[in-house]
Amino acid sequence: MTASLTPTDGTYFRACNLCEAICGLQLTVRGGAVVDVRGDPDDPLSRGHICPKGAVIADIHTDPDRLKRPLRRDGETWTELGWDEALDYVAARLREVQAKHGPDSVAVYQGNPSVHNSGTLLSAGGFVRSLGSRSRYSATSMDQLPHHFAAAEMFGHPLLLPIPDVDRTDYFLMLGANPLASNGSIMTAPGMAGRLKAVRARGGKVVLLDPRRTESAAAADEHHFIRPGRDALFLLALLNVIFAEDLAEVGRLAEFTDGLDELRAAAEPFTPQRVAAATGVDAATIQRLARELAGAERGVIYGRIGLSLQAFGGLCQWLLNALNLVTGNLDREGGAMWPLPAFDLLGRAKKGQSYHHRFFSRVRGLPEFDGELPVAALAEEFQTQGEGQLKAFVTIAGNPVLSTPNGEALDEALASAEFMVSIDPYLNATTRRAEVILPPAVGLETQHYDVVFHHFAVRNTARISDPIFPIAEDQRFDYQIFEGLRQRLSGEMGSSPDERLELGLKHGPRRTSLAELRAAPHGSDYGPMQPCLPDRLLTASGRINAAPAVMLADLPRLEKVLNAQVPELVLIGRRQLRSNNSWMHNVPRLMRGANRCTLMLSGADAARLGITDGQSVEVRSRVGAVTVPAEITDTLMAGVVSLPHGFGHGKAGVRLGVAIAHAGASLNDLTDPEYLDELTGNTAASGVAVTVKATGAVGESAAD
Ligand SMILES: Nc1nc2c(c(=O)[nH]1)N[C@H]1C(S)=C(S)[C@@H](COP(=O)(O)OP(=O)(O)OC[C@H]3O[C@@H](n4cnc5c(=O)[nH]c(N)nc54)[C@H](O)[C@@H]3O)O[C@H]1N2
Ligand SMILES: Nc1nc2c(c(=O)[nH]1)N[C@H]1C(S)=C(S)[C@@H](COP(=O)(O)OP(=O)(O)OC[C@H]3O[C@@H](n4cnc5c(=O)[nH]c(N)nc54)[C@H](O)[C@@H]3O)O[C@H]1N2
Ligand code: SF4
Ligand SMILES: [Mo]
Repeated sequence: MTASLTPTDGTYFRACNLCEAICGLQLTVRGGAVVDVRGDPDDPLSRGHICPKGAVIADIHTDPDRLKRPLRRDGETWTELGWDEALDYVAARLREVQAKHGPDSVAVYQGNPSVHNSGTLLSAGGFVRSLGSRSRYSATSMDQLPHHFAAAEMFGHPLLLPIPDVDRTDYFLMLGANPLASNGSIMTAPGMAGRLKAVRARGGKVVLLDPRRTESAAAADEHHFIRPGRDALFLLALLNVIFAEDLAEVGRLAEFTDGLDELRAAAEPFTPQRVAAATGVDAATIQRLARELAGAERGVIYGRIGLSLQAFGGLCQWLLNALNLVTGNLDREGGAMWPLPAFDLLGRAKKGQSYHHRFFSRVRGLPEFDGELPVAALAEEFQTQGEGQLKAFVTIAGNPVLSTPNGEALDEALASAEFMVSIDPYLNATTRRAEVILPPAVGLETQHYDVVFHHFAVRNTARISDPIFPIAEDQRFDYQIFEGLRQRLSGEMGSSPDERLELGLKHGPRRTSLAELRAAPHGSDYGPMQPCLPDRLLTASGRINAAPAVMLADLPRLEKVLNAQVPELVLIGRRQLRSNNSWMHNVPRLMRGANRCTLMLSGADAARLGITDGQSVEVRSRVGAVTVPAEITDTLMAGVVSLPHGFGHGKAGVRLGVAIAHAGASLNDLTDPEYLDELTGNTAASGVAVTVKATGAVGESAAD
């Protein structure tokens, strides 16, 4: 069977799988190559939106550095292997390590694109189960874990995440999110610039709180600086005002909500006056914002990674939900609502399940969540000798050396692992440590249905994307790799992603099918989100828990920071429109222009430290140091510095094609694995204490 590898000329439609916005794309193919990519105006969700990454999606397909056949490393030399040989070898080595050191000695890390590829999403789990290891990690504990934690505690399931109904709201209070750079997260709402503009055009208001006056501030009526990691105090003060001034109005949901009195009592000590100094937001502003949110006809408060990748992530996510609840905005049009996807991951979910603290990491006793341990524990679990020490590593669609805390330590730990395999199409800072790389077909070669992001979408739609480019005989899809390994490890075969999709669609709330979705090449539209409580709740009581005991028990920890001394400088991250975590830096068209891996700092801090713009500076935290150029800006709050994550490709000589021009340094060489949201186990990458000093002359930036 030798299929032609060139698709016929014509126009193809599919959803972009690069980020959560899942935009519909219209691709023109001529002479076997994609010659034009634009937003699909007929996609009911994205309505023609596209960003610079989607526009160059075909560059990943044609990237000469993309791997297509298995590689095995011997020292520094990589040689190609056949697929059967590679899968046999990997399965045998994994079993060998497990036989010698126990099943948990093999750790698995799943990265972000695992959820952007339905083949991967629907098959990786079967492989991981066949390993029978409890040592499971993912990017979740470096990201949205607190959202899941709060949802599980309050509504009964980690995936019951309330989504801002941005298209119908009149008041949008946003914290710790920069959708104009990120294109929205846990809010699949492509074209947020236009959607926010529409809020304002219908007489509504958009307010943003962020330690940096970001790209999204331009789309807001107001922006206020807030000190990193102090949002929970601000949110409690909003609640305090709402209760104190009798503005709370739970409405219909009061009938099935518990804990409102406890919530009121919890907020009582946190007056605006008391939290003003710690948050950097003055009391009058806090009061006014509370009244505005409570008074809005249709209002919503939304906080994303800035509020979860911090020391009080769990409290923040609880309080955001609580605020939407007490202002009557939960499960109401224009507030925070729940989508109902055609493939509903909650369809078979059980009521009253427990999702956290069921087991703990060996070295530090950090809590599991939903069967995974915090990535902050990963390096030490490899490095600390004794029974249960990690000895082998499997990475799936991830780059933890760049994306998880103290990447340097993890890198070192992996160098001495007994075995490592990476299921990944690139040789990068992490996969270079693997002995075997199994590279799957990606993007335009794959079939994709967004199993996850329709759960976060501001409108109920569905769309199946068929592959545009056929794969060569010696290429494999993720699901074939996982099935191949699973079969070798356990003798079992799972059903194919297609069969799973078909089943999920058939039994889902839309009773649809792949054929029906295919008949709608621009996507099927099921309309805006609809109220769904109490039916959709999965708590044992069938009621909302407004004041979970674990949250209340975490308040004394927050209380302590009220009067704590603030470090002179703290570090936050920064997403950039033209990059995607660590992995699209190999696309030349995205990497044009000046070095973007700069340390932003305010003029006041620069003057105090004697730093000039463009000068090379050393940034140091408890765990490490990096050297990058300084970028002085009035968009940053004094006392806060910012570095983007996902850079650092120069590590130990990895030369990913063009990426070297933008190799940069890794933010996570500074992130401290001991600085955590102690409640949820999520890393606190925001607010890490650092020192900064000039190391070179103006214009002299360090070559990393
Ligand atoms: N300090 C700090 N650290 C952060 C963040 C931050 O804001 N600040 N953000 C965090 C967040 S939100 C995330 S999600 C993580 C991301 O961190 P990771 O998920 O660890 O890393 P990515 O950079 O997304 O790397 C994705 C990898 O998947 C591979 N890949 C791409 N497509 C496919 C595919 O279809 N199949 C397979 N098998 N592989 C594929 C790519 O080659 C790449 O190696 O980083 C986290 N780290
Ligand atoms: N172009 C691009 N798009 C992406 C990604 C990418 O790497 N590039 N990554 C994707 C992924 S994996 C994710 S998870 C999403 C994330 O999507 P978003 O959550 O929108 O991500 P960010 O742009 O990092 O926005 C976080 C904001 O929080 C602010 N912040 C930091 N610390 C604090 C704090 O303590 N308090 C407050 N109030 N604010 C704080 C930061 O200044 C920043 O503006 O983006 C996705 N989209
Ligand atoms: S916003 Fe996200 S989904 Fe849309 S085109 Fe850009 S990368 Fe793709
Ligand atoms: Mo993420």
